[in-house]
Amino acid sequence: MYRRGCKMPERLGITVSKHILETQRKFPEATGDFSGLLSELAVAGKVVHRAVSKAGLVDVLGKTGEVNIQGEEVQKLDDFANTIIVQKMDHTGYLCAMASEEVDDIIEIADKHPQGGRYTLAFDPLDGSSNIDVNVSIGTIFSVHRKISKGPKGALEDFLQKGTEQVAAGYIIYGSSTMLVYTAGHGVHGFTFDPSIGEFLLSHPNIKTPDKGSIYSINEGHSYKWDERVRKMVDHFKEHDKDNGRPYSGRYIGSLVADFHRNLMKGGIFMYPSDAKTGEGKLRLLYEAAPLAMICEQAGGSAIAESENILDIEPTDLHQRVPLYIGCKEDVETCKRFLGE
Ligand code: AFP
Repeated sequence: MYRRGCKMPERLGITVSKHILETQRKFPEATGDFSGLLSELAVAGKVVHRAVSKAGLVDVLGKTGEVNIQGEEVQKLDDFANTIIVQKMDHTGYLCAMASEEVDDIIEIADKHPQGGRYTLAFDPLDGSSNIDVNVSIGTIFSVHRKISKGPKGALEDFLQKGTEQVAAGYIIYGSSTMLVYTAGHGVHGFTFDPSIGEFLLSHPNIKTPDKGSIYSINEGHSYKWDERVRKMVDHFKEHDKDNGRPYSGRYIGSLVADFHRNLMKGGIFMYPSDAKTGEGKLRLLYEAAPLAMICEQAGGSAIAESENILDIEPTDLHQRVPLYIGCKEDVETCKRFLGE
């Protein structure tokens, strides 16, 4: 379980594996499993990076023609990223089960690897995949929990744990450079991939997001689906009020990992409201909202669904969707105020 507010000193340029090991040494009770898990995940990220960086060259663009559990068309690269992560992670011995945004049920660890581990991995293999064809940043988001079920294998209940029970969360963003950003509850650390040596190197130790931002991110094309509270809230961020740093600049990529990363670094608020008619959000609690909320909190920000903190939501379904307001603390407070009206 992660504790809010702990910090560690950092050395620029060390590899992600070394960073993970050095952090592990500060916890004498650690077995090394967790460090091993994160290091393997970084390797999977490198393989996905290689495929994404060649996306324009090889025949991986376009759609498979299938439709996933979310009712969306599956892109070939999503499929590939999903397969790579599953294949890379299922024989490590660290995991008892996995869950992917692209797969209906939990993914059991193959029988040929019966030693089943103590952790679960939930992931969105390639978030923002509708942007693949147009060279926009996309990413892999992940979340790690401890196994709580009693049986030898992982079970659904291992995934239906609150975000506060995450032991780690992170993302790999495939952008103008590829970066791995993760937290294990002791601050947020960013590593930039150096393709010449094939390593993620610490470039952004102890990332902190400003208390108040200057960017608002929302798909305004959906404004016909908003309720009055959301309309007023967005108007507030756009209002001219120089003394209070408004209007904010509008920035929306449509790739959550990229919108989140920019706002984390520069300061801002990302909003994906629920549909006024159905009351449903679009983004997935386990693969998107909860991991990013842990990172955001560790960086000094916060995240809510509406009245509830994202990390306090008890999941009821593997593919549960939630509204999401995530970013700088003061801006999330502003959202809370408008949503509470
Ligand atoms: P895709 O993975 O299908 O591109 O969806 C991306 C996403 O889940 C998230 O990354 C974006 O923030 C959000 O959807 C964009 O949704 P809208 O297109 O409705 O704005």
